[in-house]
Amino acid sequence: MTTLEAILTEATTYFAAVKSAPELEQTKAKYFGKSGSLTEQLNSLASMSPEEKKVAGAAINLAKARVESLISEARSRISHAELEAKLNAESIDVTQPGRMAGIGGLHPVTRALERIEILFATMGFAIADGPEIETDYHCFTALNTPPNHPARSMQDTFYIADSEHLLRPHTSPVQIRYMEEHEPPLRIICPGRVFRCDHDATHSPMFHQIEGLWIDEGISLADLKGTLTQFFRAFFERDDMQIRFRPSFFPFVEPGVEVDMEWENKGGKIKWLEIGGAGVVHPQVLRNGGIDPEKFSGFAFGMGLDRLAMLKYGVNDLRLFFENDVKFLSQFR
Ligand code: 2U9
Repeated sequence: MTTLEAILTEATTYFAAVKSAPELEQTKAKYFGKSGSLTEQLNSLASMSPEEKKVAGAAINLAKARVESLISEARSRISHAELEAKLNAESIDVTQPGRMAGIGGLHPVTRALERIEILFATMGFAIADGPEIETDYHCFTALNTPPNHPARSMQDTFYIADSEHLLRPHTSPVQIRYMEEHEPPLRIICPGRVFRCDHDATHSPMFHQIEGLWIDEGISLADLKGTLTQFFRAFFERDDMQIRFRPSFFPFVEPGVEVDMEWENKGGKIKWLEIGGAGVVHPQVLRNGGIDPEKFSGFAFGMGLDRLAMLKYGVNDLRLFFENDVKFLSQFR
């Protein structure tokens, strides 16, 4: 057997046995490395005569081509084996059901608002909306708020630099605008985002408020008490809920009241919880809205929508409403 035949016989056996790419490279080096057997054969051509070189060179190149095809066969076999092993290891059962898309739901504040809108709609209230970036006039002056009132301070209200605009601290400007554009009788609620410089477990720089306004001939505090009592009993689904109206002062109503609802705490003790404010619309505010206070009267109220949702759903930290924690929100689906 010639040297080349011995090399081919050995290479056929070796390359048939390699099992991995690194092993293939090591075996390849036996033939094509610096001291590889085929490299030595190729180097031996240098010392031959032209006639010898012609014959030997052809034979060596044939052997080289044969070994290269052994390498290519081994590489393809190894890569197929690796793919097969990978597919077996990572096999999935395609008959398993797919990952279902999560079931969405409404935010608890949205759920509370939709319920409130329905309840007031049953009492004939329409829904009014207005800009969140407002003017000082519509937020304070038109509401009979004196120039030095603390609500106007930057401690309470977000002012926009170099402009007379601000972020509305309540939805009252919506009612002012509505009065400017509509004749009585008016019966509206004004839900929406409001902004105040405050934040802790029960205050957020942005929160949601809902205010209401009913203007017609002969509207009095009695209508206010009946409407709010009816609303709170329906919203909290407690027909026997007691609602209390405590005198209080606001520049835009007279008389003004704080509204408390009766609440039973965990120990079964009856407590009064403040739930909002209200009152008979101040005559100057009616005038500012272009309405004659000699002919018309009205009541207005305001309450924190997030606070209503917290009480209804038993949420004790307002910040949970704004953190978008799916574990928390998925409870309200
Ligand atoms: C007009 C006239 C009167 C709305 C009113 C309150 C009292 C009140 C607070 C309750 C909790 C705001 O969300 S809160 O922080 N509101 O106490 N709001 S009377 O009175 C108006 C509104 C508009 C034209």
